[in-house]
Order: sequence, then C-alpha cells, then structure tokens
Amino acid sequence: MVAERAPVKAASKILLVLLSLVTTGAAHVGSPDVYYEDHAGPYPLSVVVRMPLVVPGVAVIEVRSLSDNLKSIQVVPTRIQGEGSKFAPVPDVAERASDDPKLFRAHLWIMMRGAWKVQITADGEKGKGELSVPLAAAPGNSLALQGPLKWLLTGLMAVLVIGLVGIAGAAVREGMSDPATAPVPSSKRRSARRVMICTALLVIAVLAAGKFWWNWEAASTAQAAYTVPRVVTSLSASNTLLLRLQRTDSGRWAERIQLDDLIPDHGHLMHLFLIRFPDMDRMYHLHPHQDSAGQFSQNMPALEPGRYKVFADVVHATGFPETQTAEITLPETHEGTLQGDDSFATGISLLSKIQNTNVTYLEDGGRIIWLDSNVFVPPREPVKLHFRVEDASGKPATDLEPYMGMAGHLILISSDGTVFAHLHPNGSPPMAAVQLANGTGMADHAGHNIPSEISFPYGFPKAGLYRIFVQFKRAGRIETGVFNVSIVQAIDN
Ligand SMILES: [Cu+2]
Repeated sequence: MVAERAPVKAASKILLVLLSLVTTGAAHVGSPDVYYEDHAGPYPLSVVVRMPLVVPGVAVIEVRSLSDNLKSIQVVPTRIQGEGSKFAPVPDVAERASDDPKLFRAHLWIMMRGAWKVQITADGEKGKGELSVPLAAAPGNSLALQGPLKWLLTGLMAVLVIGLVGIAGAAVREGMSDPATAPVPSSKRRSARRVMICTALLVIAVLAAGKFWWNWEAASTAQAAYTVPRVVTSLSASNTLLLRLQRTDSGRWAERIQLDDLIPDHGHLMHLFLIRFPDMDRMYHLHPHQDSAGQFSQNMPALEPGRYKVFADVVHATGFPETQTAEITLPETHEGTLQGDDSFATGISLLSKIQNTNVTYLEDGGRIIWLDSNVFVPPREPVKLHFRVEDASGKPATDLEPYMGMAGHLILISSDGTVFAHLHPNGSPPMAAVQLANGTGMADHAGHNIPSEISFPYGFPKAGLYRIFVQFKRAGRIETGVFNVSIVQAIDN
C-alpha cells in the first residue's frame, strides 16, 4: 500500500485543482478580476486584482504607480463591513517587480466567500496615502474533469491496482523461495491466488471509500459555490416588467446574501440592462422601482420586439455586488416613454457583415470616437478603453454633464452572453462598493466640467467578440456609443 499512496495523493491534488476551475464571477458576469484606478493620498495608482479560482485561495494584487515618487506599497485584505473590517491583519509589503520599478506585486489569502476589500498603503516622498479596492470573492461552478485526462488518470490507477495485486501474489508465491528452486509448489500457488483475491477486494474497498469521500467533498464545495442567480422576469398586461431577485445559498459565506439590504449605486437600487440577442442592436438601460424586498417593477418604454437578455445590477449593504440574469421575449409596444435616467440605444447588428467602425454618429451631428479601438489586447491584459466626444463641428464637446453622478458608464457583453461588465472611469468595481470600502460618499461631479475624453480601465476576461455600449450625458441628453471589439488570444512563440 505504501507504494500506492504517493501517486494517489499526487493524482488527487491534480483532480482538486482541475475540478475547481471557475466559470463565473459575482460582480458582473464571467469577469471576476478587478481593474481600478484612483489616488492613494497624493499617489495615482492603477490596481489589478486577480481573484482566486477557489476560496480559500490566493488573490494576486498588482499595483502600478502612475507617478515617480513612490517608495513602497503595503496591502492587506479585510472585510468591507462588520466586525471583520475593524481587525485588519498585519499588512504585507508588496514586492517591486525586478523588470519594472513602477509595478508592485503581492499575494493575499482570501479565506471566505463574500465582500472583501484590499487596503493599499502607499508610501513615498509625499508621505503616506491610502486606498481601498472592493473585491467580490465568489468563485463559481466547478468544471468536470476533462475527457483525456480522466482516461489517463483512470488508466494509471488501473496499472497501480494490477501492479499491487501482482506484487502481493508474487510475494507469497516466490518471496521465501530459494532463487535456484523451481518450479514453485502448487500449495504456494494456491495461497498466492487467495492473497491476490483478498488484495483486490481490499483495494476495491479503499477505492470505493475514496470515491465516497470525493463525492462528499465535491457536493459540499458545490453547495458553497456561486452561480449567477436567475432573476425571474415577466411582462404584465399593462406593459410593466416585473422582476423577482433570487437569493443565493450563502450559508457558509462570510455574510449571508439578503434581498432586503440593497443599497443605491449611483442613485438607483437596480440598474437593469435589456439587450436584444444575438444581434445586440437594441439596448435599454432602465432603473426599476423596488416594490418590496427583492421585487422590482419597471414601466416599460415603447419596445422593439425580440428576445432580450436581462442583466440586473444590484449592490448589497455588505458591499457585495450581484448581476442577476434572465432571458425574456418582449412584444412590440408603442406606449410608454423613457423616464429620468433611463436610456435606449441602437446599433447595427453584431452579426451584420457591415464593419462596425470606431465612430458613432449622434443625432445632433456630434460623434463618439473610440480612440484606441485598433490596439491589440490579449485577454486579461489591463487596458484603458479611451473615448472622445465631439460636437457637430468636430471640436471636443464642451457640454458633457455627469450621468448619474459619473462622467460615463460603459457596458460590455460578449457575443455569447457569458461575459457582462458595467464599468466607470475608475474601473470595474461598482461605485457603491467603492464608497463603502473607502468610507466616502458619492463623488459629486455636479458643476464640474467633464472632459471630452474619458477612459475606462478594464481587462477582457477571455478571447471573443464583444459589444461595447458607452454612455455619456450632453446638455441633458443621454448619448450612447456602440462599438465592437475582437479579443484574440496571444500566440506564444
Ligand atoms: Cu454605471
């Protein structure tokens, strides 16, 4: 048995790693990593957090200094809210990358599912500065073991079992024989056969016990895993869209997910996006009313008929953000208008052969231009999606206003609908979670001049075709730029 143990241990380690690969993330959909830009006191920083594939697991924090006067970076993970947020462990010193003096890297353990923040302390010529970046630790479904590897491991196990039975038999049959004696007496052959049968039965029993243990572990892991909840949607006769949020089973999380604890994120409890699939040629950005805990309703504007994917963004009081999803077929209606912050956008079909350009023409003759639409970006590489708004005369627009308190909002969806993200000029975490993590209020852009060039830090989670809707407000009108981007896996030489 001793000989068997080491390879079995190694194999079960491989199994554990493979079975725990993630397919979903919490905030947004299919986009678990965090991209964020802000100031820690006097120091502008760009932060990327690679979330662990399993929890407990290690998050990789990459902090890039956007100035020259930074000496050191310390990082520590804590809860966003509650008792846990008051007792931060001793911070880790991030290591400066040997090939890039402005890049600092640290590895942090995330011990439980739920809302976390990484507290960053920057130190340099201008003293110390702090910044907290919210994280949603909620690894999703496990993947099944892939075919070829499964057969390889099964084959190796069979070899081990046959080998073990053979060794046991040979030990009884020939172990005590003189090397020169032959043939082996038949009494020894008989007892060798008996020992081989017993060994085989014993090994089968051990394997069965192992399988039982494995299934039990897998079931309990699956129970704590996060699957993107499906919001239940229906359209009433009066053209009202009814939405019922689902509660995730969060019994083993750092805090339970409730439905009666939603907090406003840039002024609304829910940001609802309806995107006509698969063309993505129509997009509604709406703000349903909360009727009771988890129950929302939205008076629909005049509708273009079709099959829509539904993405409902909410943030819990714990700082944990969720995007709940659904699909609904909506009929054509002519009644109803857009209210308040609601908006509607059209674009050419994602499936159209006509090339979508890097310019969206606006009704008043102005344009939204995606400035870096042709840069090559491999998956998970930090990028800044950079746009310029121009007026009818081609000059930088001077009439930009905050749209729900922000300079701009960007929504991106992969062509298969498995990735959905809602970004702002400082990155991917929801503003409500950023405010909770930093103990600050909503940044007030009122009266501020919003520049005509606005960028959004992000990293596309995987290769594929994406559609981008980027929204700005100009002189009271909400304008949407519609763009496509193909993310291609880099080929290593
Ligand atoms: Cu937004």
